[in-house]
Amino acid sequence: MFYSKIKAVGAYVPEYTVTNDDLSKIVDTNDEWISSRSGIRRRHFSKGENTSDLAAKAAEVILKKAGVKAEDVELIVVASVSPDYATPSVSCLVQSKIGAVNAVAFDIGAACSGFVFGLSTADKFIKSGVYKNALVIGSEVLSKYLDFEDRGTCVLFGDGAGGAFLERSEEGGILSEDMGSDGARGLSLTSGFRNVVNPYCEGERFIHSYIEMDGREIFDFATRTVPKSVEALIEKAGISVEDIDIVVPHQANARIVQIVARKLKIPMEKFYLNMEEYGNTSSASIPIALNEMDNKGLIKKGDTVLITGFGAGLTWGSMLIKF
Ligand code: 4VN
Repeated sequence: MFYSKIKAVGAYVPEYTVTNDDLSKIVDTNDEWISSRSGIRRRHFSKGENTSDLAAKAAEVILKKAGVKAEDVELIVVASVSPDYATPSVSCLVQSKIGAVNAVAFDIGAACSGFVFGLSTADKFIKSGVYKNALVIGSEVLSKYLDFEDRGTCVLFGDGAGGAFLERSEEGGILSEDMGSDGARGLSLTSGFRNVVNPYCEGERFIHSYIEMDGREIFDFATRTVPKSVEALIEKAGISVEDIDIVVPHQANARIVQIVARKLKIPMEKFYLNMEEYGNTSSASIPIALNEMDNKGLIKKGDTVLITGFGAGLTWGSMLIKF
């Protein structure tokens, strides 16, 4: 029986930052409203780099930190809800950009849970002996899906990419996971809808590109579901909350994290938050946070880290990782 272990984490975010004050010049909002309700103060927006460009740059950082050559990568999984194209996949574009000529590459669509779902998928390939390693990346250019006339959503999201290199190991690594989906509630957070129009099915073209969110619904979902998922995970792993050294939640909203922390009776000091700087970058938010912590020396070898993603689908996924 094999396990998978994270050998390196890395990230890349576009350089250009937009503050809440900057946004208040183009949409009816203000810094006080945004920061008090979400914890977000700035976000990075792409000035032209697309999702695969961010992902490829993150991949190069990850491989450099891991000391691994691109041609030795066996699997590339990219999680994204803002791909350059419907096809080819972001992962195939990344494969080409970094020269990972021997890798199998495919994408996963699980929104803000995408990085956790991607790690879980790669873990199964490694555990079963199919592949020895995998590059798992979350990458988003959400700015191209933002309606800058909707003050309820455009202030919340940002662009960026991050990921991890997983390798077969004698010991875990990825210790346990809890994932779930509730498609029945999926329409409370949507983007990129296109109806069917063709020569045999005529009608009006109806495209809903932009992110549309029932904020109250998603807020309630997150504060109810995440604590349950973490409790289920802890139970499966046979540990107690005190054994968790660090919690890295999806960086959607600081108030949600505070409610989750209170429900789980885990002190806020154990939670790492950086939505202040990046906003909500969906699938990229957890690996960007992991990379930042790694660069600051905040994750030590042997630490037990809990990551938890939750969002569109609706989907959620929590995972315990020993570094
Ligand atoms: C997970 C979550 C969110 C999210 C939901 C609601 C929300 C973020 C609504 C109330 C509003 C402040 C902002 Cl929990 C989004 C995603 C998508 O990635 C995933 N903010 N808010 C207010 O009026 O206080």
